[in-house]
Amino acid sequence: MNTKDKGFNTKLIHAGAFDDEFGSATVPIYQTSTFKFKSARHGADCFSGKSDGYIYTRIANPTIRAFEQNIAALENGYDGIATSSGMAAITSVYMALLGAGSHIVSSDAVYGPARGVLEQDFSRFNVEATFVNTANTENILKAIKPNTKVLYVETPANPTMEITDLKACAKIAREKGLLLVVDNTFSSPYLQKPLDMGADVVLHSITKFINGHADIVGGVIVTKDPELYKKIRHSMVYMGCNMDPTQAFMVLRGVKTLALRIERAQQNAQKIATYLQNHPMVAWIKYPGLPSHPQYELAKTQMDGFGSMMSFGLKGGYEAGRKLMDNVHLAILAVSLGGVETLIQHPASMTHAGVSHEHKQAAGITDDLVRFSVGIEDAEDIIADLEQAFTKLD
Ligand code: LCS
Repeated sequence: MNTKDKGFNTKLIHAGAFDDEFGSATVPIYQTSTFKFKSARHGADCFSGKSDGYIYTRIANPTIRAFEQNIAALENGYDGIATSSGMAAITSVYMALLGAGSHIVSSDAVYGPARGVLEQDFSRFNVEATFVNTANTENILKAIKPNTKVLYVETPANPTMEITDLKACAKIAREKGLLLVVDNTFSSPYLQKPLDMGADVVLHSITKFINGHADIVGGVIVTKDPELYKKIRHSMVYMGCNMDPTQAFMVLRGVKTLALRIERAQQNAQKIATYLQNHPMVAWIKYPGLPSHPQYELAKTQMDGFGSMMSFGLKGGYEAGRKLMDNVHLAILAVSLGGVETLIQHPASMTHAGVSHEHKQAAGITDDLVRFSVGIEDAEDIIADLEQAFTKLD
């Protein structure tokens, strides 16, 4: 169905879906590694591009294509590239856009391995990286060098919740001849559409909000431009980090409720953030929906809602945070985020353990920082769970 002129909720349900010979109402799982050619000529034409038939699942597969076209419609992009994980999406983009002697400027608060793979792996191929707090665009301008090719931004950032001005970044990228890549995992296209604000590439860990049910790992990339699309797709196919048809089926099912889940989770998050802000044991809290957030005004204009991620610190520091995490019962002590269930974790010792202490301090990933991913349970139950855990801290 052509959903080009349809609303976001209609796209969630129908974009990318296609009719098959059985009249299937949902896109089936095409669990096959390879596809029959009608003839040797047809096979040759598929390879040369004269025919657009399917060849081999690492290259393309109908279930995966349905998801790729669904997410491209949601992000207002040209087309999507689905990957085995969010990290596979990130490394495919790095691989396609960076080369020996090139330089990338990245947000300093990014998912730990997104930084680690540049520092520990791409550095071996003479790719340079500079990490700055992109919430202050002056820092970006200072970091750009003659060999800078990519500006990579995560907003809101994991786990500091810092917000970067995407329109300002797009302007810098245009003026300096860079490609702007945005990790939109924390917002999803329901709350933020980076391509509409001038980004060249948007990517996701679909493990999080897009799939939303904490049952698969996956990633996706969407570009605005067909040439850039070809380049990144080539890297993904050659590195072999494609999504699997069953993963694609799962995420096609999960994404249908994206708007409903996010609406519900962010209503809960606003209540929980207000509760935490007023709690005597809480030293600080960063949630984009609280006026105390340093980029609250920017969040209001750049995002269509404040999401369900927050970070906070307790007056008792790490020890108090550790006790809180050990004493919650409803919230699950686990990494990952963006699912229907509430999760709590400690980035300094968990998701960002691979980032050096010095770099964590510089990026604001302090030892006392506790990250909370609010689910769609009843807000009152989540607050009651936190309250009983707080009583154990005395
Ligand atoms: N981008 C962001 C913003 C992320 O939070 C993550 C994973 C990734 C990319 C990588 O995606 P994956 O390969 O795991 O699908 N973030 C995680 C986190 O905060 N806890 O566990 C994983």
